[in-house]
Amino acid sequence: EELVAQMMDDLYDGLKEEIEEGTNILLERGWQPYDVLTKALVAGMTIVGHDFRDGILFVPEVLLAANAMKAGMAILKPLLAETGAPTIGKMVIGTVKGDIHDIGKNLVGMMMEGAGFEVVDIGINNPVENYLGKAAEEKADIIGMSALLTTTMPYMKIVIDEMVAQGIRDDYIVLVGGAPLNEEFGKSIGADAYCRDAAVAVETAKELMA
Ligand code: B1M
Repeated sequence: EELVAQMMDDLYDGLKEEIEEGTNILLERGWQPYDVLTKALVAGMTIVGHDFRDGILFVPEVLLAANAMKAGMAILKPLLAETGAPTIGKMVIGTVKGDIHDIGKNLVGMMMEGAGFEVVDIGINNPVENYLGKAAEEKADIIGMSALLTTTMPYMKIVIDEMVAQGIRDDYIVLVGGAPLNEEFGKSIGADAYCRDAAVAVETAKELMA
């Protein structure tokens, strides 16, 4: 589809209004919100990520791309959350201390809400006490942690170790995710599961809640 290629270019160029327009047009053409999300927005951001890594794009440009992506996500959010399903569990989700990447976390939150979970988003740069304080206050079932940097992903272990120290590890299902993580890392820090993407997070949460 030509428009999808155009949207990837527009995302690359950080063109927020064009992304909003493209998102709406795809929806009008009968695209499923999830397909718009993955095939246009996430796919576009993957290209941005490669050129960021290779030093072709820099932080200001990537920020513009992120803002354009968020504008598209804002249109999709109510559509993805349209479920009417009874609440099947509550998740506190946030990005770990030192890390300000929030698009993946937001996406997981959206998809979880769409699947019937109640989601409490604690934002970015969260120290351990934010996770544990909010989870207790909200009587959450699941704690979800996101990290996009190899330098911040070890902080997930600090959170889990503190849960063990407080004797509350088994009170929660702990799900972790983010581009630099993998299955092995998830196991090594004592998480219940590593989730490769938002769809896997939903499936895993459902399985572990059952
Ligand atoms: Co940054 N960044 N960034 N960045 N950034 C990466 C992560 C990087 C891989 C780029 C690169 O070099 N290729 C690289 C990390 C390298 C490394 O650690 N090995 C990097 C770097 C280096 C940095 C800075 C240090 C750059 C600098 O300042 N020199 C800096 C760090 C700031 C900080 O956090 N302290 C930085 C800053 C930024 C921006 C602010 C410009 C911007 C963030 C804007 C924002 O989030 N509001 C940004 C962006 C956009 C990216 C890339 C390009 C895209 C990330 C993204 O949004 N992807 C990224 C490149 C990449 O990832 N390939 C990059 C789309 C999103 C949908 O995917 O987040 O992976 P993702 O989420 C997925 C899954 O991972 C999973 O589900 C999601 C949906 O499918 N998932 C979970 C994520 N969290 C989950 C939690 C769960 C479950 C699943 O819990 C249950």
